[in-house]
Amino acid sequence: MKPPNYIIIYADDLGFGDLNCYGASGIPTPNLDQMAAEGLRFTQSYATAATCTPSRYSLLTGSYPWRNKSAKILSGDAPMIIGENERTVPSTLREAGYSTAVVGKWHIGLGSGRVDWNGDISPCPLDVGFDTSYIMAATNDRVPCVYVDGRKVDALDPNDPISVVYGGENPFPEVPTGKEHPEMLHMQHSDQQHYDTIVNGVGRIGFCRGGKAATWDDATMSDVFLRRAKDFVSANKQQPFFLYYALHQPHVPRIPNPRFAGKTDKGPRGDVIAELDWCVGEIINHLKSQGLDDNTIVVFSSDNGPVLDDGYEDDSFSKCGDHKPAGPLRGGKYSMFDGGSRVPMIVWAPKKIQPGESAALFSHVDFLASFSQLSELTIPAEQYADSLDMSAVLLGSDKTGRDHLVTEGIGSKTVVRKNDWVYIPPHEGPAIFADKGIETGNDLDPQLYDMAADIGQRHNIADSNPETVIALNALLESIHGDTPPAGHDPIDVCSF
Ligand code: NG6
Ligand code: CA
Repeated sequence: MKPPNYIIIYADDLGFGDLNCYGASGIPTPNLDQMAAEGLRFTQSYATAATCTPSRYSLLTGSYPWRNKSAKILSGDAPMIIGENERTVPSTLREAGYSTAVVGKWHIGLGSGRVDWNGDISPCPLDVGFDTSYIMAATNDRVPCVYVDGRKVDALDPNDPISVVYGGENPFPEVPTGKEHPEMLHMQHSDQQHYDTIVNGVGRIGFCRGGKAATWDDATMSDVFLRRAKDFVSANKQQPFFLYYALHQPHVPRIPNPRFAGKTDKGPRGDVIAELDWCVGEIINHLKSQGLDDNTIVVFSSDNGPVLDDGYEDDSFSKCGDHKPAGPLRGGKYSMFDGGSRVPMIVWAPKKIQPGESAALFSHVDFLASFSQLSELTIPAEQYADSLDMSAVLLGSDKTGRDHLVTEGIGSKTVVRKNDWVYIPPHEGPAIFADKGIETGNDLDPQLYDMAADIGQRHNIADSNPETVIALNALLESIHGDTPPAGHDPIDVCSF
């Protein structure tokens, strides 16, 4: 039988409570709700981190992020953090004859020192397993605001070269910044990071000059990525393929296509979630129209939990109303609490799975070993790093999943979940990011929660369960092995 195709659709900062199929009602998500009705809806699937770069690093490499000291939120010109010889999901599948593509948000670094935005960008996704790559380098709030097609900035005019600088004062006096020219902003910044170079009326993080013809239009970004994703599928329908379709929504700045602007009463965050839902529906319909729905496994999930104000005044707080982006979970993006890393996950594969719900414990680090198994590849287990074969979990025949997994909040502060227990070791730092209303999980006392009885992590029962605290602390240390817990990286935490 032909090996299955895989598509991972990865949202950016979508929370456990954002979708109607996860108990919400404030934002129309008909396509994802339909996908959940026909597929398998997971209630205990975890990204490995509460921020993007580390999560995505794990998803692709099968390795926990804290094992790589560079797996922290990256600037827009940071070097690639996946080694060229490191095993990845796409490199593994490519060896087995798959066509592989990444379309959308990358944020795992490019180049090996200074990125040559005006020449060949190496290393890039093409060097870590992808045959095709059409990406934004980092995030939509960071410069350069251009698409990278393979090794080249798309539509770059050689007479208008790009220069990028992070940190310090504006090195390009001719280029306006949000700090110096707030009157030029269409969307005000809410912190002191999102006010550097103004691109399309929005202050970004970082300074950038040049590349006018190559500059993306935020409002059409979803159409641009969708077109590339569909084209890859159509072009590869005769052979097995892996598509990593990394959506940019609902990360800031939230700028929906005019077709979606004002479509919800939740402001731009609601509108871009509606747009995201539409993109998912388009991919599913495209698979059907190409006759690929029977043999393609589509996984929809998110890289980390939700945040409302993440740098711009975009009404996300005032218009949120009763909507709870993290659902019943405590915390959100950046947090060691479950709201940081427990995310929606839907697996859709008609004819391959029984529709329903799964409370199996699953980590996004497991795609590597699981897809390999589903494609019947024989690779020694030690080459899978932290990735476990959860193929039966993805198809729904195993509803238990992992015995334990590790997640991290910002600053590589690790947390272990074993069965229903969650143990958060003592950590210094603010208890809450007040401007975001997000509880971080920092506490000088150990925290232990029984997730079966207390999904909202309201009752710390460490004091009454000292043996469990000792056992879980020992488990976490043993998983860390030679990789000491990072925990207090000043670079990551200082921006808050
Ligand atoms: C943070 C940014 C935040 C967002 C995040 C990355 C500040 C104060 N905050 O450093 O706005 O860009 O990085 O998000 O600069 S992620 O989803 O890609 O991890
Ligand atoms: Ca993210």
